[in-house]
Order: sequence, then C-alpha cells, then structure tokens
Amino acid sequence: MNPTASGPLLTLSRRTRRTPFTDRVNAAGVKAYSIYNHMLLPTVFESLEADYHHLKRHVQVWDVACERQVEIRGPDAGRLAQWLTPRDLSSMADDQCFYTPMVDETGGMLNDPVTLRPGPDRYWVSIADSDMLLWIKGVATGMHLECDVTEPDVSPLAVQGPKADDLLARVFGDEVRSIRFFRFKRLPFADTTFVVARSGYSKQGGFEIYVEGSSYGEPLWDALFAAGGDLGVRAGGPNAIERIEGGLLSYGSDMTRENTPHECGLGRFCDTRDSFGCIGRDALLRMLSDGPSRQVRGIWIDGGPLPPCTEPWAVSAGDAYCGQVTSAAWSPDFERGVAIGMIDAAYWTPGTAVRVQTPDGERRGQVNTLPFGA
Ligand code: THG
Repeated sequence: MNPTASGPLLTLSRRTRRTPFTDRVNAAGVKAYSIYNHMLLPTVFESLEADYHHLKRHVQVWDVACERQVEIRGPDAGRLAQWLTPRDLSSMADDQCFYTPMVDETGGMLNDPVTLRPGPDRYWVSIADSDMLLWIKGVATGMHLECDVTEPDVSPLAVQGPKADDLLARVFGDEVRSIRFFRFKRLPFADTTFVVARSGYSKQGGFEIYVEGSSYGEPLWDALFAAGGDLGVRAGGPNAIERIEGGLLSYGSDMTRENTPHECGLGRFCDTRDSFGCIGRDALLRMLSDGPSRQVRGIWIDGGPLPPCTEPWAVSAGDAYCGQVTSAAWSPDFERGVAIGMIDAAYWTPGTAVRVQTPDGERRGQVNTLPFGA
C-alpha cells in the first residue's frame, strides 16, 4: 500500500492466486496489489489520491475476483445458510443480496460476507478475507447436512462510480438501470448470463457482475473498456480513502474474531431474538443485556498525510487509553485525516477530543460518526 516507496516486492507463486482479469489489470498499469483470500487484489493504479478523485467523478472497473464465492448447494443449503448467520434470511427475496455477519460459537466475528441465492437450493456467500470455505465445510460435515460446499469458478468484477449506470447500460442494456440497491438480475452476455447486482465496496454507486466462467473475464473486461472510452472508464480497485470516508469496514483490519457484531456496528443485521437457530446465538443473546463496551467509530485526525495503518494505533483521552485506530488515510476532500477505530463506551460520543499515536508521532483527533460527512 505504499507504491511510491521502493521497498520489498511480493514474491508470486501458485499460492498468490491470479484472477481471470490479472493480465488486463497488469496491462492497465497496476502499481500495487494486496492479497485477499490468497488472491491478488489491485489497490493502486495512478495513485491512491488520483484514483480516489477519478472514482468520485467517473467510472472504474475493479478486479474483485478475490471476493470469492462459497457455494452451498443441495436440499439442506437453506438450513446451512441460516445456521451460518445471525441475520434472519427468511425474508430474503430471490433477487436480493443480504449483508450477513457470521460469527463463531463465542459470538466473535468470522467474516462479513454478502449472501445471495442465485438459484433454488443454491447460495453464494461472497466472502471477505478469511477462510470461510473451510469453516462452512466443517459445519456442513459436522451437522451431516445434505449439500455440497465448493468454491466455484465465479469472479466478481465491480463497476463503480457515478457513471456506472451509463457504462453498464451500454454492455447489458437499459435493464440495469431498474436494478435496485442490493438486488440483482441475471442478464445475457455473449453466449451466457451473469448475475448483475447493484452493490459494491464503495459509496459512489455501481454494480457487481458475478462472472461465472474464467474464460469470460477478458471478453467482459474488453467490452466494458470498448464501451466506456468517452465516459473516462479506468481500471481501479477498492480505494482506502473512499471506503474509510464511507464507513465500509474491512474484515481483518477493522474487525477480527476478537469483536462481536455489536462492537462492529452490525447489530442491526443480527436478529438473535427470533426463533431460528444460528451459530453463536446463545453468546449473542447473553451480550444483548449488557450491550457492547466499545464500538466502531470514525475518527478525524488533524495534520497532514498519514502512513497506512498496518497495526493498531493507540487512542487516548486525558491519561486514559480509550481505543485504537485500525484504518486511516488522509482525505483530499475533507482536507483532514479520516480513520476507523474501536472506541471505549466512555469516549465514543461524537465530538469527543482524543489523541492518536501514529507511527509519525501523536496527533489530535476527534470521535465522529460513520460514514464521514453524512
Ligand atoms: N461485495 C461482494 N462481496 C464482498 C464485498 C462486496 N465480499 C467481501 C466484502 N465486500 C464484504 N464486506 C462488505 C462490507 C460492506 C458492504 C458489503 C460487503 C456494503 N455495505 C453497505 C453499507 O454499509 O452502506 C450496505 C449494507 C446494507 O445495508 O445491506 O455494501 O462489497 N459481492
């Protein structure tokens, strides 16, 4: 995440999995990758700030193949999908995507995927960066459920930014305009069809195309760039500045197994009082009486450019430690540092003055709501 500094490089191997789009991403001049679900995730093209301005004004195509699908298929698929999350799936429509926190038996966060049902008795769990295939296989095996749990050849390609509707309409037709937020339609491309959802890891609006079949990756990429020349379409990726401003949490950074969904501000996605069973239900019920003792917040950070947050930065108020920053960036639009962190209850009221120990020294900060500027 620091493509301007010449530092150690990343050794590639079969374990640092490529995606169906990697050759195109490289040809587009990618400057930095992260690794997510053991797979390449492009993070910087021109620069973090130039990519940010472009995303907010135009349209970008993102290789988010690393948002792998765990497919659950078979007569017990629905039972298993519900067992995995405290969110009640019974109201999920056939064309709906659900943001679904997943926890272990102690109520600790395991992942925060998007779940959808691309067909009868078939679920896709579109995972963040933890090995959910192994967890879900283990649960299915231990419960003797009649279903297959696999990682299918499905690679999401996101189209994000204010001109995403115009670009996608040129490739998939005007039908894309009528797709509502977190809903999907199956739309034709070449000799196949793709699930196209209005979703994505930015607050700029856009779509995610679940590319089923790696061989369609380059033809779809090329069709988007051929159609979008006059829209200023560029390759991009999840942008650290924009997603912190937008309050989108990153599993592994802003939350880990050490956190409950309530600490992560994901309590609204937990229907623990309903009668269905789910892993962690008793633990989450016990927590409900007390409420969380700390919770995720935005934090303004005064001063200039910030290094990436590669380990938690201590936050204090007066003499007391009161939490930690887990993601940070300098925001060109707000002309201040923006951060996401976990703040103790006594200090989590927006407006509270704090101090943040950055690697470059102490900075003044202020607790804020998420998203910033809302
Ligand atoms: N799209 C898909 N899969 C994904 C992600 C994605 N897997 C990994 C990661 N991102 C999972 N985490 C998130 C986090 C936030 C959102 C989606 C996935 C998100 N949240 C909206 C918000 O907070 O404004 C809306 C949530 C809601 O109201 O339902 O979009 O991005 N396919």
